[in-house]
Amino acid sequence: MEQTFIMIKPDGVQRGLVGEIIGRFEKKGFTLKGLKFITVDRPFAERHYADLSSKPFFNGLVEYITSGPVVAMVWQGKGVVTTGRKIIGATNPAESAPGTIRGDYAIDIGRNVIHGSDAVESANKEIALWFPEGVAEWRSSLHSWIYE
Ligand code: RTP
Repeated sequence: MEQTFIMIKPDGVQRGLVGEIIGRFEKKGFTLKGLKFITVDRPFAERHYADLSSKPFFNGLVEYITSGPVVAMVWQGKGVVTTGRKIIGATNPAESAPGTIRGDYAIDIGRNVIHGSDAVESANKEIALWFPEGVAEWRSSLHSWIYE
């Protein structure tokens, strides 16, 4: 079953949005497979955002992500990468639809509350980076009430 990497960024943690965000993924029907509360250092953040290293905002992005604890999670379910991005909303909150996490809770692109993998391949890479120990092996007993 497909998995994605979701991270509540330091602003989301400091603003008390952890429960709200987890609740949205839970209520959709996705399964939580891994969760950790962690403050990452610069080299780790640079690895996570390696694809963006040439961007002018890279340094500010790394400072932002290392500025406090984040909630790193693995969520599982059919289509969870694409649907997770829909739940999160467009990167720039000025363009995120109301009803999405960023549309409801963010204003600036550099304080957009949450990260979600943009493809299955990057999800697998990010899960391996953040959860090298692996994730929980459990299957929700709700399965037959969510999938036909
Ligand atoms: P994320 O990786 O955080 O889920 O965001 P994303 O795929 O929607 O966007 P991406 O282009 O990968 O950018 C990663 C994060 O960098 C910050 N950003 N700042 N100042 C800017 O122009 C700018 N552009 C991007 C955002 O925090 C974005 O989520």
